[in-house]
Amino acid sequence: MATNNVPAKPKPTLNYTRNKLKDWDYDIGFKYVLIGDTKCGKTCLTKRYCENTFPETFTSTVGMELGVKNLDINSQRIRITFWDLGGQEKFRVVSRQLYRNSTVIILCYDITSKISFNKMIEIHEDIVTHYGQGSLFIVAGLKSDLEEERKVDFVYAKEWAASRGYPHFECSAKNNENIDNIFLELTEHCLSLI
Ligand SMILES: Nc1nc2c(ncn2[C@@H]2O[C@H](COP(=O)(O)OP(=O)(O)OP(=O)(O)O)[C@@H](O)[C@H]2O)c(=O)[nH]1
Ligand SMILES: [Mg+2]
Repeated sequence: MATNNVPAKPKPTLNYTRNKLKDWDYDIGFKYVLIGDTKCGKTCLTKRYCENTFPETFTSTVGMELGVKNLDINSQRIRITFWDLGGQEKFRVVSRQLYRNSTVIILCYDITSKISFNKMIEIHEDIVTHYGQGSLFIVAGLKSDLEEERKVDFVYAKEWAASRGYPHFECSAKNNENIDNIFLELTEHCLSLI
């Protein structure tokens, strides 16, 4: 039976020593989601852009990995959070929850794999069916350094993207080509839409 004479515990309080956020402060945050077949190069692209590294060994992403990039554009501090989704089939359903509130969905494929291009189309249909078209879409052909192994024609991919109103580009995380400039342009475009 409850008694009334138990003294009430004091409410715990948090003691803050800072009254201003510093390094991690920003003005505008964007969420970029990367989707595409397993092994097409999403994690390497994220790591190249966010950390300027290129992992030598392949470790397939389990569920999702995050990358963060801070940019200063016209004195505005922009924080881009990259949601790098695991491309294995088994993560497809859980990934549907993660598109929510994305600014951009980056549809990735490997230029040396026709299968990866078809997988990208499949995932795009899945997104449109389960999430809609609230985000910007951009199509990214990865591993452009492997020109001699190319299986996905540049013009064919560009036309697939253009027919849906999406921009298209190719880049190489290995050689660090066409990454900084594309993400800067994309982010400036996102800013212009605010
Ligand atoms: N030549 C070349 N190889 C690359 C490039 N980017 C990634 N790779 C290689 O492609 C393989 C897969 O790269 P990841 O970035 O881990 O692939 P992922 O799309 O994240 O794969 P999941 O996490 O399974 O969805 C690795 O062996 C990388 O070394 C690139 O720009 N050029
Ligand atoms: Mg990965």
